[in-house]
Amino acid sequence: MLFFKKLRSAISQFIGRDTHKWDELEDILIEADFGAEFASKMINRIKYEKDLLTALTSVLRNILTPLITDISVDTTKKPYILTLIGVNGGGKTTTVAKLAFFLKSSGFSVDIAACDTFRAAATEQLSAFAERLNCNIFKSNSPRDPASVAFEALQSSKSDVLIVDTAGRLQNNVNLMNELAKIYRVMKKIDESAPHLTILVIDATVGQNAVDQVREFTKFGQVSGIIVSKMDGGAKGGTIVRIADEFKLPIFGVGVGESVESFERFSVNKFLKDLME
Ligand SMILES: Nc1nc2c(ncn2[C@@H]2O[C@H](COP(=O)(O)OP(=O)(O)OP(=O)(O)O)[C@@H](O)[C@H]2O)c(=O)[nH]1
Ligand SMILES: [Mg+2]
Repeated sequence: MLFFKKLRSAISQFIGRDTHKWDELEDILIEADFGAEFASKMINRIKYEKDLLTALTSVLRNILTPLITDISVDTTKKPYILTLIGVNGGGKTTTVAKLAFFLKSSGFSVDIAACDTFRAAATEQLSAFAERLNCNIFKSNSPRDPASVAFEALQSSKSDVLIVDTAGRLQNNVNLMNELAKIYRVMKKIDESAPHLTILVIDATVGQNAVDQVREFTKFGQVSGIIVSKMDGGAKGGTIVRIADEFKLPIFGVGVGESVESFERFSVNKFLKDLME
């Protein structure tokens, strides 16, 4: 991540520590998507430390580390239901496939429910993944109420895990958020505890808007944690730390490419490595 190099060079020039330089550092943090408020909070936290770079790294590490969480499938709940939500194009469908691959590789049987019923292309995209991964897919061949696909999938799935894809929705679109609530109500008719995990997929490259997305989706009230997609795509990184600091949501993993294999645990060390190099 490029911003770290910039950050490192800015910090190494910090000899005089005059006010002007603090402003400069604040600007660099803001540019790296940390946001003004968080940048100034961080500077206040490291200001009086002797080794700024170590202090900053340690602040970031302490924010991120407690949130790194593995997806643990509860096999007493069969299927264990994961629902992926998020804005358009964030990486939900690809992440469904990545999780299916990941969980299958861990020995679980996985079914998929295609609850993005608006676009035929969405179901096709997921069907192609399901075929490659050899997973059962529940879908509808005509545009239909996504809640009915969810209902059928829950009724019929015999696998350990059911991963539910949903349509992209802007966090401020009330109708679409109501539709999501309906999918949840319908699932709960079959299993009161469903869905067992609701994962918000956040595109690492969108900057400040990602913070707003998390704020609005958490108002929906069901978010168990996040997966950060497109970490390979030139993300500046600050957004992730901000989201972690503000919402303290578990981070279930990251997407590092378009292939089904490119899901991994969030590595705080890797994230911070460039800073320390
Ligand atoms: N480089 C990279 N591209 C990704 C990653 N995850 C998803 N993409 C790409 O981002 C684009 C959108 O991904 P989708 O999975 O279709 O996103 P979505 O949230 O399902 O989109 P909608 O269904 O339209 O809301 C596709 O071209 C994906 O291949 C990732 O981790 N890295
Ligand atoms: Mg999709």
